[in-house]
Amino acid sequence: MQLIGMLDSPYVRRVAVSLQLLDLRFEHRSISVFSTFAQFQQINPVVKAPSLVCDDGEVLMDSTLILDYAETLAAPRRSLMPAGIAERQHVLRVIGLALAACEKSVQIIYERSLRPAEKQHEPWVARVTGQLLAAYAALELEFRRKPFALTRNTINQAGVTAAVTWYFTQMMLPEVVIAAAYPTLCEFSSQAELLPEFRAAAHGSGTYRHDG
Ligand SMILES: N[C@@H](CCC(=O)N[C@@H](CS)C(=O)NCC(=O)O)C(=O)O
Repeated sequence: MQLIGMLDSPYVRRVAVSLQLLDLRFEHRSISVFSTFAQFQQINPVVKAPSLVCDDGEVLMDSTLILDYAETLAAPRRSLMPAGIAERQHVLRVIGLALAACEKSVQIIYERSLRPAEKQHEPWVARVTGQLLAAYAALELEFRRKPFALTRNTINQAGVTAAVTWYFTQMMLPEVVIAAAYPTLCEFSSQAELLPEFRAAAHGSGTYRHDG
């Protein structure tokens, strides 16, 4: 299968890291939804990153749906989602917060980079910034209250998504989300970025390659 999209997208990166942790082989094509729109369109006319081209050619999109498919492929050998209801509920809450932080970060970046300065709408940016900070405040509390495991064999989807999202926001909007206010997330992210699966799919324009 092929993962389409650039690793500067947190949605693409959470899939690239997760596929490795699930021991699923994939080819990564670092194609941009902006600079190579037409090429992306040939693969998925909707031009959403990530897209996943399955082995039979069917194209999936949306990171959470792709991860649902990947979990099914990896079962029962590996999973990043706990089966027990209490643990799963908590993991789903944390993933939800991280995805909200991701979405609000992307909205601010698009507002800044895609709209001409005179068309940017400050009340909208203020609203989204408030939502972004609320999501990170709640995430920081959750990580303090109940730390997540952080090895290749114990990290779960909440850990992957929160770590990828935090790193992305810090790369793109460090002046909006001040790292010092979120020490637990900072520490978790710096440890996660040391894992081989995070290093092999580093944030940026590079391409993940399976070695071996
Ligand atoms: N909910 C989607 C969000 C994906 C998303 O918005 N990806 C961005 C790249 S970071 C994208 O495709 N942008 C192009 C567009 O929406 O036109 C997911 O989880 O995959």
